[in-house]
Amino acid sequence: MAGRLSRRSWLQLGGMASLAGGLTAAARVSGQSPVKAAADAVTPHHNHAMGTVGRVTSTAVKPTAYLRAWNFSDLPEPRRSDFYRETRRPDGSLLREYEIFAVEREIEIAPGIFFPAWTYNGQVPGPTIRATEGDRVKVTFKNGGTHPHTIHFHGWHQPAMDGALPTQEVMPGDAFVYEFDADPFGLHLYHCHTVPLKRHIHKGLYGAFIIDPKGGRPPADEMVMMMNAFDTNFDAENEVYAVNTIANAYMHEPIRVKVGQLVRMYLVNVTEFDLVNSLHLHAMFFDVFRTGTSLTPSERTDTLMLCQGERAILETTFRYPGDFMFHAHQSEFAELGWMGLFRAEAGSDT
Ligand SMILES: [Cu+2]
Repeated sequence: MAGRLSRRSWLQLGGMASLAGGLTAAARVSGQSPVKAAADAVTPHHNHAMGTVGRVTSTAVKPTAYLRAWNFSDLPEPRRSDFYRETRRPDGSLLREYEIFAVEREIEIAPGIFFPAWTYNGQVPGPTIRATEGDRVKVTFKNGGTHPHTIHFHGWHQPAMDGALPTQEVMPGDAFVYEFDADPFGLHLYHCHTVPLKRHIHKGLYGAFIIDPKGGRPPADEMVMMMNAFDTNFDAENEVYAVNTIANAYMHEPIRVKVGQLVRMYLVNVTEFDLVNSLHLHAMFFDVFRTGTSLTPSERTDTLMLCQGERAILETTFRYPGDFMFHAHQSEFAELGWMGLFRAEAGSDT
């Protein structure tokens, strides 16, 4: 008990909405003495505020930029070409070349709560990789960390490109080139596959891997949502939950969408230590394309549950302007940071 706070007692203290505030919460999860007077002052139903107190000030993780960035589109040229290059091939498809590196970096996942992450290219999640089926994907991976790492891509490829066997570990300072055809179209992911796997993944080594069908999908406002969580005191339970790393990021900065425009969410679950995660969208329904491998939706719902590693493409259109809540339907996850808002605004043509 001394200095260690379980997830349950964390919740009883009022979670991250506690009046003690973010910095005190940081002290608790790092095992330092909590500010007892402040903690004692917080009782269940002390107030009905949800979410974090204060704002993340570090710019290491940018949830709003991450949403709609792929193939390093968030970087200005010529910096982008340091990490991503595309070359047209005789058959019309593209050779897409990526530079991905592992690096250790402290990231702020909630106000005042810093997590010692292992990252791809300094960010959590790693950069979204996006190709069209039939393209050639070539990823040069350099391990700049202090542990062995790999990149294990989901999708069809030769076993030598799988990045999963002990002999395929890339040692600190070493590099490896992963090369394969983009197949099949859908929503996949990539992650480190070095053991202990849950530790390597949970530390932040994962990213989305989108393969578009040759004919594309209907035009839409597209965004990537990675359901992730963080075990800040290394007790094999998560203390902070999020979509795209920062607790409640989209409560503070709602995701702007247009009424009447198709919205497409690429939803991936990489949460460790919990069997499932979920997304619930308020006041609306969405079409579900499981793993994105079909162009025909399999269901229409307002709540979707995904096991770890599962993903789905969700499509919907906002009918009304206003703020729409979305969050994990596990209330505990929602109260520990996995909650956000869409802000739908009437477009010029609606
Ligand atoms: Cu690793």
